[in-house]
Amino acid sequence: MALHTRLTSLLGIEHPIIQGGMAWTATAELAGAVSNAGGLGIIGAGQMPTDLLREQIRSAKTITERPFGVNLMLLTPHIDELVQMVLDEHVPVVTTGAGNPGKYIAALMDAGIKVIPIVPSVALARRMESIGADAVIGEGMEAGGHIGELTTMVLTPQLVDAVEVPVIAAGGIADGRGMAAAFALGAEGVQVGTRFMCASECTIHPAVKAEIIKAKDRDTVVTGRSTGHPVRVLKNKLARQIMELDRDNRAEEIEALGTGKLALAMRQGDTDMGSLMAGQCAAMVDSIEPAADIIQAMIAETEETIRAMHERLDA
Ligand code: TUI
Repeated sequence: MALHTRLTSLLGIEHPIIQGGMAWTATAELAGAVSNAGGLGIIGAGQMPTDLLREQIRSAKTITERPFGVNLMLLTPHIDELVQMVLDEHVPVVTTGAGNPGKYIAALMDAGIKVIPIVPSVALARRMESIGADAVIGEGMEAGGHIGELTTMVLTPQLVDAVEVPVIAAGGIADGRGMAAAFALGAEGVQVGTRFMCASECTIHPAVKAEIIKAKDRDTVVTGRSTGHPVRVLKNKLARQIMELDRDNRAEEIEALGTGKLALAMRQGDTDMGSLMAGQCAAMVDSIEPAADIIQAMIAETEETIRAMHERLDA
């Protein structure tokens, strides 16, 4: 079983696994390792200054000769400048998150860049396809960080029915069982974030990796609903403070309290007052291992799951 899909052909990759473009987490080291292992590595731009993202892109080009991408977080104030730089650097693939990338798609496509928006809804997926998106990533609310309202289980098949372009399932996928399930729903690839946070090549603080490995089924919570930008995180002191403010709809205070807290967790390792953005599948991550081993294990387990499923249904 090759697990080749329209997505692997579109991107020129071996395995239909895209690494999530996590801000302050998905650096060139991780992206390069994932791409070298046959997946699509992604540098998470987040709110990075333009010069730093350019350095990251150039660094990824020294680590891998294979395709990689950049995730553009559309809420960032200097997004226009980031887009221009990505155009200048000829990055092979761009994924977008946290907004509608409509006004950038034509320029990116004209530069020969493959554009894959992350969408939380059928309506946005349709709009993205109509203006030329090459594929869409449907992200369910099991995911970490900024999330939509729908689960991966119900979003994925609806996207598959609604658009012709390949659909990539994201949110809650950390092993081959999740990947096989995504294929059953009609997806042609998966995006994996949380498990790659525990890749050896991921440069986040070891204390955050330890929190992910420790996490159990109900250890994430969605904070900041009152701000209009709900964010899934591992529960900690910061999350409890934000939940308290959320109850009284004190959105401005949440924005102020949240500022700089993702870097505080991922770079400094402050697991009490840092923002521990991670998906529900943190509970399913139990070791630190090289990105290549994660990919190999997921592919082998996907094949095994599909075989075992046939057996179980033919008892
Ligand atoms: O973007 C993500 N995950 C993120 S971004 C991020 S940084 C951040 N920090 C605090 C508050 C907000 C952001 C941390 N994690 N995932 C992809 C994603 N995109 N999830 C949901 C969406 C999305 C939401 C609305 C995409 C498009 C959208 O469109 C609304 C519209 O304008 O139509």
